[in-house]
Parts: sequence; structure tokens; C-alpha cells
Amino acid sequence: MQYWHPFQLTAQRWLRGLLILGICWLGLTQSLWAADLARQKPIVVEMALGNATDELAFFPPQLTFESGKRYKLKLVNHSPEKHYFTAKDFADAIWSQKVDAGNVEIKGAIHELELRSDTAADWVFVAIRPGTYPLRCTIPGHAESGMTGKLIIQ
Ligand SMILES: [Cu+2]
Repeated sequence: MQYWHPFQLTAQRWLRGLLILGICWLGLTQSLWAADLARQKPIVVEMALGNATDELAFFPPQLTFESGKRYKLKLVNHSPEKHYFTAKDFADAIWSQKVDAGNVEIKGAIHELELRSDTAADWVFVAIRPGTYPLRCTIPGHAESGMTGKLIIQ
């Protein structure tokens, strides 16, 4: 049998209560922060994967984002073949909300997008971690022919 001094018991309860309150507060401020970011009107940026004359490049080859801002990155492929938008480290440095592609909306973390000829997709995200991240098309031969780029978060 264990006996607890009444004060000790009360102090422990208080501490536990405070700890729970603290955790709730953290959770609340974090979700408020996320909700606030999610409501920001996105800055629209466009990038083309290839072009009508089938040049293997991203247009423009470099984009710069600002940390803490919400973006809608409009990806378009007007070229006669399919391309990939592969930027794994960049994907880890953003808070990805969704990708809108035609009638489909994909939520959560996305690392790579495949765009077939004459398709478009809107990627909505909040830029978070500053850095310079490589972008490439992973179709054999494309990156080697110049289909690479840079995504910068400042
Ligand atoms: Cu390509």
C-alpha cells in the first residue's frame, strides 16, 4: 500500500493539468497557424514543361518562392510528349496542400508529378524551408538534354 501526502498529490495533479494545457495550447496555436496560412490568397506562378517545338527544358528554368507564403504553381505541358516534374527535396521543404488536375484533387505530400502531353496541374502549397532545390524531368535523356531547373525558397 502506498500513501500519498495530500499536498504531493495535488501538486502532481496540477503539474499534469498544466502539461495537458500546454500540449493543448501548442496544438491549438499550430492549427491556428496552419489555418491562417491555408486561408492566404495564393500567389500564382506558372511553369511550362517543354514547349510546342519539343525543346527539352522547363520554362522558366528557375522559380523563387518566399518562405511563409502560399502559392499556386500552375504546371502546363504543351509539348508533344510527357514530362515529369521531379523535385523531392523541394517537396520536403514545403507544406503541400493539394494538387488540382482536371477533375481530380490530390491532397497531402507529393514528390513528383507526371504531365502527359497537353495537360495541366495546379499545385497549392506553402513554401517553408529556405534553400535551393534541384528540379528535373526523370524521363531517360531529358535531364541530360537540359530539362533541369532550380526551385529556390528565400
Ligand atoms: Cu521531360
